[in-house]
Amino acid sequence: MADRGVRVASGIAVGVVVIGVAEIVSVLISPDSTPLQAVGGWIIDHTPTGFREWIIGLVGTDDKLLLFICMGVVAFLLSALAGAVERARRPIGSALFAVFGVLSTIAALTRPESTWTWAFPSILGVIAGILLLRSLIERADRSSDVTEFAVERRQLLRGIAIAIVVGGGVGLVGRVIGLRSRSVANERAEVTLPPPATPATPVPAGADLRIPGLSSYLTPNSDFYRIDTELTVPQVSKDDWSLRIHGMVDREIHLKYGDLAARPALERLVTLTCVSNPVGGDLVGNASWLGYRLDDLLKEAGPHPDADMVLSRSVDGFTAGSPLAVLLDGRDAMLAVGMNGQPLPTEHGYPARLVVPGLYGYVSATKWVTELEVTRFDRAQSYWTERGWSPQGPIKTECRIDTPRAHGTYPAGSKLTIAGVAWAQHRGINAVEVRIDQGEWQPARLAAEPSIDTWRQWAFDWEATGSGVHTVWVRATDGAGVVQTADVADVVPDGASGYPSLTVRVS
Ligand SMILES: Nc1nc2c(c(=O)[nH]1)N[C@H]1C(S)=C(S)[C@@H](COP(=O)(O)O)O[C@H]1N2
Ligand SMILES: [Mo]
Repeated sequence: MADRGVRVASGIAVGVVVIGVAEIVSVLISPDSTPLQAVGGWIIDHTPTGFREWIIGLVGTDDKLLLFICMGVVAFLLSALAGAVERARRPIGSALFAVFGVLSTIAALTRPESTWTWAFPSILGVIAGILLLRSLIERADRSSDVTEFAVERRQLLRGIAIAIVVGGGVGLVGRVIGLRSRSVANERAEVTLPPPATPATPVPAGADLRIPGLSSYLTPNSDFYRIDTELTVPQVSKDDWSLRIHGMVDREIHLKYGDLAARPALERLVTLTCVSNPVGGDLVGNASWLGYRLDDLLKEAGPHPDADMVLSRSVDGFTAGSPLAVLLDGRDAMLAVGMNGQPLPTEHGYPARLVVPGLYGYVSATKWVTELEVTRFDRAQSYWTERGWSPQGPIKTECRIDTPRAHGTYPAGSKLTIAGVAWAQHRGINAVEVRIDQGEWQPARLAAEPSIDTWRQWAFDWEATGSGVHTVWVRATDGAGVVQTADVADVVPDGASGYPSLTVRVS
């Protein structure tokens, strides 16, 4: 019988080869069809909501990296186990790999964008793996039976090492080629955006207080938060892209990217907010968006009077359900193609996405959007409402303290500027107030507000007196005069609420 170490090493080599073969086969199919991608996608779609929010609270938007690391560790341990239990007469390890192959194939075939060919990476990877495992274990048994086993054993170990290096190398090459060959980065760099028929209000100097530590009024694309259910960013060529408007409409509409040029473009300043943003969190950003009015598009299709929802669908199967009335009430809801003067970055939805002022992203901001189905809230569910989130997602009035940093220590008499942003998209911000400890609410100064659809900066000058720990509280009042609620709510099911606070020590 071969020793345990050799078996375990064989199992690990086989695991690497399974992944490697699957990756190289996927080059001909799709980078998303490999076991890691398919199983990862399945896990993302089936993660319980509370657990997901807990993970995002811990690691923020590095959640995907964490998922890959966890999958890698599990794959490593399972492969080692499969090797340890494999016997020439009782192929339990092979059976383990086969079970994994079946599950991985199912995961691949049930991905929203899959075709039957997506079965190949998992199946071929596992077949190659099982053949290798059988031959390694057979040799391992033989090398331990013969008296002069040292030479055979050395050869066997060399074979295992080669399998790991070649399998890993081939897998890496497969991944790089697969991603490169489908990348739309070059195409995107060549896109020229149409000049807007109605440009955004120029941002007045007074909109940006330029206080160190305070978020800039416009968020650069590279700093803009990214939230989606994708393991790899979808690569959608504008030449393959189309938008279909259908469902409860008089006329179905099919638009190609080239058709957009005939329509008047608008440019608007809109702040996006994620429903998963905790009080004080940074899943919010402000950009200038270039696109086409959604109300015009919908009216051309002619929604039926009894419809009340637009279910937008992305290439990746993600869906969001927006109230039809909101999209038609005259606000600047749009099919966006540009962000801060550039074609949409691929991770923000190139070539086209939705942007709706006043609604959280999960019910409106579909990236890589290809379909708008006019329907009803009592007939259709969307990606996140199926997972326990509220069907309605108006943005709650909130604010955030950006500076000074929390838990800092300042000498008594220091002049501190407390500053941050406040938002209540499509209602606007009328006031922001600051309270130190149990004191009075005092008005903060407000930056200019170029649009009620964006956040607004605020600042408050405070001379730090009274040694000890002080708590600073902030609250905003929206354009209708409604003060943000003090009720503390978690992000699930329809967005966090409560006053943000900050503690500082005065010495
Ligand atoms: N296709 C797709 N679009 C999506 C999502 C997604 O998971 N897939 N997430 C939505 C959510 S929850 C938010 S908050 C916004 C975030 O947009 P951003 O990544 O451009 O900031 O995109 C929305 N659009
Ligand atoms: Mo979100």
